[in-house]
Amino acid sequence: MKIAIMGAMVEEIEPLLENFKDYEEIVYGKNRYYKVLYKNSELYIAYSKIGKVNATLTASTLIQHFGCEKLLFSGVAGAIDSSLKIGDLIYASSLAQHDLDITIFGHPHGYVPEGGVFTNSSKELNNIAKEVAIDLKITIKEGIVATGDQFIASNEKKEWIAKTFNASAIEMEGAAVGVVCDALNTPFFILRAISDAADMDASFSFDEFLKSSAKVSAGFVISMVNKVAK
Ligand code: 4EZ
Repeated sequence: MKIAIMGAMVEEIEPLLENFKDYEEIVYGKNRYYKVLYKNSELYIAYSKIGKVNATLTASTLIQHFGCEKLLFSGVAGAIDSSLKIGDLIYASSLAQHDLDITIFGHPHGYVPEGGVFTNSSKELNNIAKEVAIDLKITIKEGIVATGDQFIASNEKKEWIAKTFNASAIEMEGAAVGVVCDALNTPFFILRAISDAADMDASFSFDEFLKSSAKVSAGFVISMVNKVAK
């Protein structure tokens, strides 16, 4: 099987490359893709660069060019749900684009005509995550993830995202990956470890915890790949 493992920033995939060690680098569309042979599978690891557009290009390339049949995203996020602390893991049950706004036409925030507001992730992959968490004796949360082309660093915006989307975490790529995978019938899983609280201290917290939280997320995805790869 061909499995995609994607991050947004180089820090989010570095722990994966360090773990798998042996990889082939392939350049495509001004981006680098790392091919790893693992069991009877091929893993394609890449970081997209931040934001929905870059994430769309990379997810689409992983599926349409490299032929990946499943996609696992690993990275960090800001906490919207205040029970989520630095380093905590959350996977997206569904995702929405919080910055998509045609509300003037009477539609809800995040709504796309012929689409909807939320994209659901793969129940099968989410169940594997629950099993892995039990095996590792760690806690993982499930929740709605909001995505937009903004680094959220204000309580006001955070509260608006919480009440509008009932979201637990905030980041800048997940919903875009979800739209691509949904359209191309590719099961996907979006995992994030908390790096900040999306408040006025978020940029400092992000800089401090990006690497350590990215490592937590990547470590979990590595355990999952072990169960997903066939
Ligand atoms: C985007 N990622 C942040 C990239 C920031 C700075 C050079 C995750 C993230 C995030 N996104 C962590 N905390 C966030 C927040 N508070 N708002 C949005 O996926 C790059």
